[in-house]
Amino acid sequence: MKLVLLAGGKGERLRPLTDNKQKALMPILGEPLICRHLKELSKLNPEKIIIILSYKKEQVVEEVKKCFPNENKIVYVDQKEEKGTGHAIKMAMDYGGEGDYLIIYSDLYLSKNVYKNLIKLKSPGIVVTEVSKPWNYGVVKIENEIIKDIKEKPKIDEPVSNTIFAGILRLPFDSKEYIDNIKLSSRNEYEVTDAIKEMIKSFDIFTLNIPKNQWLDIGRPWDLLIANRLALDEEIKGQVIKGDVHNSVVIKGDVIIEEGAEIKPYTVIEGPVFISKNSIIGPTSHLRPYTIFLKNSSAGYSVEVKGSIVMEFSKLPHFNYVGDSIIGEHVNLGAGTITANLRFDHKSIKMKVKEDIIDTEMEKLGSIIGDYAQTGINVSILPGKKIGSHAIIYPGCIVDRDVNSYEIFKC
Ligand code: TTP
Repeated sequence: MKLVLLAGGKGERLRPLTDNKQKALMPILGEPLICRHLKELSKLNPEKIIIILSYKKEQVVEEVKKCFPNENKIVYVDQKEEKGTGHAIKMAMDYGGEGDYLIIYSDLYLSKNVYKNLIKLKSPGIVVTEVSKPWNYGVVKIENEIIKDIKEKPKIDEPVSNTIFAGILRLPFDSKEYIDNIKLSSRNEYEVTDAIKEMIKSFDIFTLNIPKNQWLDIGRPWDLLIANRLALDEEIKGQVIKGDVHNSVVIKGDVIIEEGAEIKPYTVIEGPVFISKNSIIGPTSHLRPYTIFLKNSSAGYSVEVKGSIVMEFSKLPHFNYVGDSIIGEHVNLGAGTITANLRFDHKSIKMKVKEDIIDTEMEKLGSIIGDYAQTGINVSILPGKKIGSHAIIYPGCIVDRDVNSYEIFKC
């Protein structure tokens, strides 16, 4: 079997997190998604691994070489333009030739036990799962484990089943004619679901179901928070402490504190929490459940962080509150910078994604801050607001709208 990882999209909906990074490199407990896929899927012993690239391709190759240094089965195919999932699969089959293909979108969070079950997916077959709002996906109708219909992005609130195509499929090479014949969709892309719709007219396509909470499409920024929360729940058990922890520190619950990390006096940590290599926390800071600090990041004096991801080299130096937020790499928050994460009326937080205002269905959601952004002292950021990479927020400002990349926000 040949393994294909699709890592070619631009990830527009994930901005600003994808301003500087391919979507396939979004971290799950500090590990780029594509590395997690490769590590788990190589256990299925594929004869070849084809990675489809386009946007920020060199970056993906570099990261894969770091996490898979001697993997001679990997080949990279440059899609050149992001013409859609169907086009990406065609490129993979043009390159790979005869054989059976296990094809996976790289932007999926999969629980670890899903990977080994993928071997049970029959060919031709697709993986399906259930979601509460199916209208953004390819919705499928199944009878006796065989697909009877597939409908890409039905109209909002159109009554359809909650079962969707989960971005994983297995196809023999002889289905390539259906992939080659995909027509441009209304979104101006060649979409694999159009080929599946044609295939089911001629032969059976089997399904394999992934249970809830073991799969997530990381399409919008808050999906990255949810995926990491699922991983914290599933993968952090007990206390694994390799860093330097002062004897006054209080630690409760499940935590990982990696080597080189330092936890300074009178800090309180409530798991699940993951603190990666060389991060420095405290003194007197409070890390609440579902907090992640990636390599070389820091929280200084009297900083409270809850339900958030702080990426590599970012600094929360003094008197910061960061709740249910994502702080990109190399960000610096001025003293007293606060993220609000709850509305007075407790209604769910909305976020602008491309041109649409989306209800995140999260009662608590803070900010999404892109790489290299900086805030001055006493900045307050309202719930669900995004700050683009390299933006600068002047001291004392209340950020009540999204801020563009490289924008200087004055008040
Ligand atoms: P999408 O979720 O459509 O990825 P995208 O990057 O286009 O997202 P956005 O709409 O936010 O811009 O694609 C699903 C997967 O397929 C994802 O892992 C990226 C990959 N892909 C390709 O490899 N090539 C492509 O041309 C496209 C569109 C996606």
